Amino acid sequence: MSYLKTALAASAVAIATTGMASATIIGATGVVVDAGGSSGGPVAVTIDQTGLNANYISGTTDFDSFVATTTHSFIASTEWFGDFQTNSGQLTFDLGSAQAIDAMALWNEESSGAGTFDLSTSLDGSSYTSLLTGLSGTDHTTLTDYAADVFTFATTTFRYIRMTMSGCPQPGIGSYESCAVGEVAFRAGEDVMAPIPLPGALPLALSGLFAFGGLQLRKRRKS
Ligand SMILES: [Ca+2]
Repeated sequence: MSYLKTALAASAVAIATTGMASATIIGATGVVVDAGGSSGGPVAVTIDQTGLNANYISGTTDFDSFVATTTHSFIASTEWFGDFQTNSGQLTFDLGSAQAIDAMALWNEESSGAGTFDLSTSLDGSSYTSLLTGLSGTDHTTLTDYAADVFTFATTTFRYIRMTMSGCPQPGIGSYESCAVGEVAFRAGEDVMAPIPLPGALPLALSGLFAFGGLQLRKRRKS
């Protein structure tokens, strides 16, 4: 009986856990420029929190509150720019391991920006699946610190996410014609729960229960 209770309690815990949203911020551990060149700050400044006016701890800090209240500096050395007079570019961000993600925050560089962009994801870094297309971030006021845009999507498990930009810069261009990104970060999605299987012990526990009941019955008959 206690076996059955334990099994049932375990499945109840599993059900309860699915109701709790985990919305921590996840930072990328790597980024490469696939196309469009690089000028301004090194591309790593798009993921290492350079230029943000507050810092987060990946896997710990709450995404929503951090992103809503954190701005990025307009100082160019804290931002990645593609080559001058290049109107497209592509960055691939590496989360370091496959993770369930349901949003991306983009601090869209305020002077040039990302124009429009598509997102695609990959588990292995070679085969990519389209996630969202035709996105654009806020066209911020040039030479002013700027806030993040948040792009949400159904929870998707991936290690790599590719940002393919075109139509750079944004209409409200400052002084530099290229694609540019201030910073990106991601939101941990709820793990997509597989249907909760019956604990393997349960059928065994039930048969044990019937056996126990049968034993009681036999005892009663004897007395
Ligand atoms: Ca930055």
